[in-house]
Amino acid sequence: MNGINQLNHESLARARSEIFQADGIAVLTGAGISAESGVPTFRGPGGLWNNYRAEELATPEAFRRDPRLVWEWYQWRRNLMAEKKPNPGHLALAELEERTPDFTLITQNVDGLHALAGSRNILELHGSIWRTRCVSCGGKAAGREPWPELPPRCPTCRGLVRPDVVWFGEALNEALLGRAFAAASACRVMLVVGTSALVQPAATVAWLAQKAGAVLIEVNVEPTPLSARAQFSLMGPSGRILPLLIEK
Ligand code: BJW
Ligand code: ZN
Repeated sequence: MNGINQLNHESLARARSEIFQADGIAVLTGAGISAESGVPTFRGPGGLWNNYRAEELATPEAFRRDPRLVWEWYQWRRNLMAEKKPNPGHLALAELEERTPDFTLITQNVDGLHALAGSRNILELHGSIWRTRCVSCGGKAAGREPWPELPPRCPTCRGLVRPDVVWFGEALNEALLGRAFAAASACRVMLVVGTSALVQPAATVAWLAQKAGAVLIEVNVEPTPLSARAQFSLMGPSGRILPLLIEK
């Protein structure tokens, strides 16, 4: 694991000054920002969810085949996430939003920890694990209570209820994605935190910003496909780097 010792302090200072000067900031976060809250990531070391990989259970096919198994996985994750608190990385982003005129937080995470930290302009590209959607009537519901029986049924039409998240092969919400692309194209600084940047179309947000002239700053404990092209690639845990990065 990379520690703060390997962080290049000159890069940190220059990245900090870019952030300090920017009126428009877009941030893309992934599972890594919640790692220090105790939420496992999807890929890499410790990236196993109850012995399943996201690619095996986060698909419409898996849900059609065995809705109960998929729901057991989600229920297990909901229980695990319910006890977790935002960490200094989430809190630093909420603080940065307070002083940045145009700030958009684009997250791939479904855990809701950014909102708990106080962030407001959040685009949850992959949905929320705290919401459900009826497969038959489309009815949505939010709640944190576990169900006595799985899979849950729709109170209105008795249809099958699923987590309101985006699985592989499913389209992202078009309006949300549009707003994410627009924020990326218009920002001065694009901050990418704790994502392997492998999953599309979310990863495109970062490339789009850079193409449109934004300064790309990455925070991760490991190199990613973005690292070589980012103006700043700050290696270290986001719960330590982000508070340093937003210091005035
Ligand atoms: C730390 C840290 C610390 C650790 N500090 N850092 C183009 C090319 C190739 C493939 C495709 C393509 N376009 C589409 C695809 C297919 C597919 C895809 O991208 N596949 C790739 C895997 C190759 N994409 C899709 O299917 C998407 N849909 C789509 O494209 O639809 C097209 C369509 C259009 C019109 C009609 C119909 C269809 C949908 C993707 C949905 C992804 N869903 C999931 C599950 C969400 C629900 C749930 O949570 O259960 O989203 S999968 C999973 O991956 C989850 C995550 O949001 C997502 C990204 O993962 P993330 O956040 O990057 O986590 P990790 O674990 O990968 O990385 C963690 C990082 O943190 C690492 O880098 C660590 O180093 C770092 N880290 N500790 C800082 N302390
Ligand atoms: Zn229904």
